[in-house]
Parts: sequence; C-alpha cells; structure tokens
Amino acid sequence: MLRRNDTGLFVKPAPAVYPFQWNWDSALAAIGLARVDVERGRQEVRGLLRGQWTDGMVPHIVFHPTSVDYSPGPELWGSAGCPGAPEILTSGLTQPPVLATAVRVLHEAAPDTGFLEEVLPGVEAWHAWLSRERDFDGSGLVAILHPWESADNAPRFDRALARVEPDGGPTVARSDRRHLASDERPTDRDYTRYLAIVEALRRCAFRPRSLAEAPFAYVDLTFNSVLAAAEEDLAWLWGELGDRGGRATSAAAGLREALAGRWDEDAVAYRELDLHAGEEQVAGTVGELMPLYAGVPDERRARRMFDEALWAPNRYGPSPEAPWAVTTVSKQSPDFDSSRYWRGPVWINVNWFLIRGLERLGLAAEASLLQDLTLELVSTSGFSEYYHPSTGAPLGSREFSWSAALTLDLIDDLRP
Ligand code: 9WN
Repeated sequence: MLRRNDTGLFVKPAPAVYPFQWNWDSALAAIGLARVDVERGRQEVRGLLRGQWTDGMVPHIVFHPTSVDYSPGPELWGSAGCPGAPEILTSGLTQPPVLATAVRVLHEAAPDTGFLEEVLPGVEAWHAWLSRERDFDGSGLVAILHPWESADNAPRFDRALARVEPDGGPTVARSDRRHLASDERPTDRDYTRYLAIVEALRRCAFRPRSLAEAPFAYVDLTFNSVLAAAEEDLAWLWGELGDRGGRATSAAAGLREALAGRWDEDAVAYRELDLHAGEEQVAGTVGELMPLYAGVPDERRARRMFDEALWAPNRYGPSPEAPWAVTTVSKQSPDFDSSRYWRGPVWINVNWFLIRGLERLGLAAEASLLQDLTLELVSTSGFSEYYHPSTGAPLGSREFSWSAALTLDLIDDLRP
C-alpha cells in the first residue's frame, strides 16, 4: 500500500485526498519504511527538506510539481512571494516535528553517518527556528499559529477559532468534498476561519512579529511533546557524529520541564493555552495526555494517567459501547463526535505516540494492551485515516500511509 502511494518523489498521505508531501505524514511514513526499505525512508526525509525555508522552517506541505487536482493548493499560500521561501512551492505553516525521530529510527535500522551529515543541519535549523519564532510567551513552549499545524479540527481549538473573524479569507473550492463524506470532515464554518487565518498570516509573509499579527495562537501539547521527544532524538543523533548537540539537549530538558508545569492534578491531564485568551485549559482532548510520549510524567503519574484517563471507559479508553481506543476526544466531553475527523475517532498515529510513551515510562503491559488493540483495529478495518470508536469502521480516506507505516513499526516489535 505504501508503494502504491509512493510517487517516486514522496509518499502521498493518501491516494486522492492528499496528493502532495505533508510534513508529519512523511516523517511517520519514514518510520515505517525504516522497517522495510531504509533508503526509501531516507528519500522521504530529503524530499521534505527540499521545502525548507532559509530561516529554518520546514513547511507543512511541499507542493512537488505533480499535475493533480487539489484545492486549496499552492495559490493559497503564494510562497514564491515570501522572503526566504525555497524555489519549490510550499505552504507557509509547519507541522509537529517528527522528522528528527524518523531520522533516528532510520539510523538505528541502518547506521549511516553520511546521511546524518547531510540532514542534521536542516533538522537543527528547524528546531532552532521553532524556539526562536514560536515561543511567544517566553514559557519555553512553542505556539501553533493555525489548527492545520496540529490536529486541526480538534474541539480544543474551537474557542480560539471562534474568535477569528471569518470575513476576508479567500473563497476556495474544497477538493476534500469530492472524495470524503462531509460529516467526517471539518465544517464550512471552520474552513472559512482556517482560510481567514492564512490570509492574515500571508500579509506578514507568515512571520508575525507579535501576537497582534496572528489571529490564532495556541500552545498545543501534541506539538510540544513531539518537539520535546524530537529534540532528545536530535541530541542523540549529534552524538553519533561526535558532537555534543548542546542546543538540542538543553531544549529537550527545557521543554520537558515546561510541559511538567502544565500538570493538572484534578483533571489528571496537562493544560493547554490559548494565547489570546491567556487562560490555561483542559478541554478534554487526547493532546492533554501527549506529554506521556515525551517522557514527562514519572512512572507513578503515568500509571494514574493510564488508569484514570487513557484507558478509562468514560474518557479515552475502551468501553462496552465504544470498544476501540483511544478516542481523540474524551467521551465525557459534549463535543465528542464518533465520526468527525479529530473530534472523537481513533487515529493510528495518536495510538503510536502513546504506545511509545508508555513503553519509555516502563508501562510495558499497558503499552501492549494498546498495541494489541491497535493492530486488531487495522487487521479488522484496514489502513484508514481514522476509525469509528464504536464499530471500528474505517473513516476518512482509505489507504492512508501513516496507518500502514506505523503498523509496520508496531509489528516489528513482535518479531522474535
Ligand atoms: C490540511 C495529511 C494531513 C495531515 C493532518 C490532517 C489533514 C489537511 C486537511 O491531513 O490536514 O493540512 O485537509 O485537513 O489533519 O494531520 O497531516 O494527511
């Protein structure tokens, strides 16, 4: 299936809906490719870095020249008119930085210091850009400036998004509508605001000097946890080249400490922050458990998070009515929706992050429970974009690359 989605230049996230190179999709694809074709995995990393801007940002979409019908496409971004953009057209946003982790997995599968010399400076520049450009409140945590920089349609963004003035954005056709059921996708109401944010950011060439130029700014814990783990992996990779990786090592420690400070004892979760509202919140989405992936809680706290949140039947865990876990939104939340995108369905990448987190924190039995359930889900319903938590039915696009790639990674653990 990954081979079918392979254009030769990059692996498409899905056959028709997402025909270009997306950032974290590619990194997650490379993690799976490390199990079957390391050189092809390295190509994925190289392809993504072709889209890097001179200031370090690795964009969320690289529009490799292919003749496909996708909207909103490169014209929405106008990257060619932005200082520091590469020749190849890209979006002006970024996505959770899984790339360093992918490079580490590739290197562990087949060490190649030449490849590290080639790609580490780019990864380093991206991470440095994130802390330089996106730490708006000096907390050590970075902000996303658009829901597309994380789990875009998650209810945790609703309030911040509602504040965005929907007028002024361009009107574009949505090609997703031609391929997917509309009740599994973001509404037009949300989409209009997504476009309005792009329009506002485009006015400053996607480099707001202050929050006043960014209509949406959110300290998302999925993004920050992925970054914390990636900084640690980057420091390890520099070590393979005999370098101390000083910036990455201290960034990883700083991020972990800042994430730890977001712990909410009553909610048994970590708090996120809508920077324009200035209020930390627990909104009942799985992102609040993601510091597990970065090894933030100690074993005792991680166990509590597992028992009282992640595996709790009334929150994210399996229940008689919804046996497939983990849900992306707590079942207690009024926003829980079994079919719509990031608003409840089960996603394989989320499960994979949590499995790897539980393992690193010493919760091997708990990690296995989630791993078994995840593998059962893909064997029952195939490699879909997401899944209905009650029926396990495939939702969104079929033949979704990261679902297949991460399955390859998970089944590799089962080899004797
Ligand atoms: C917009 C490609 C991407 C993923 C995102 C997911 C979705 C696009 C969309 O698809 O985003 O970038 O059309 O909604 O939310 O996580 O990287 O698979």
